[in-house]
Amino acid sequence: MKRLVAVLMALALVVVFGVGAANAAEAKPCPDTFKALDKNGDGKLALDEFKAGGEKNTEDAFKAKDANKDGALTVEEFCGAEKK
Ligand SMILES: [Ca+2]
Ligand SMILES: [Ca+2]
Repeated sequence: MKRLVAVLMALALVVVFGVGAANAAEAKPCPDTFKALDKNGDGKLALDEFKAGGEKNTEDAFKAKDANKDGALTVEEFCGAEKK
């Protein structure tokens, strides 16, 4: 019985965070999305912070964005700022 409650609570958390992250990603400009995902406020997204942003934020997507391969995304890497 306790296990069922735990499963239901986990599902509820996934739904709440999943919907919230999806809405944030669509409604806000990219730097705001970056700040929302940067839970510890260090100005970089770690892999776990990135993956919390939605189901499209896979480890492969993270590696593709991490241009300098330091294991963290800057706002430029995350938002794909084009500097020419
Ligand atoms: Ca961070
Ligand atoms: Ca990086």
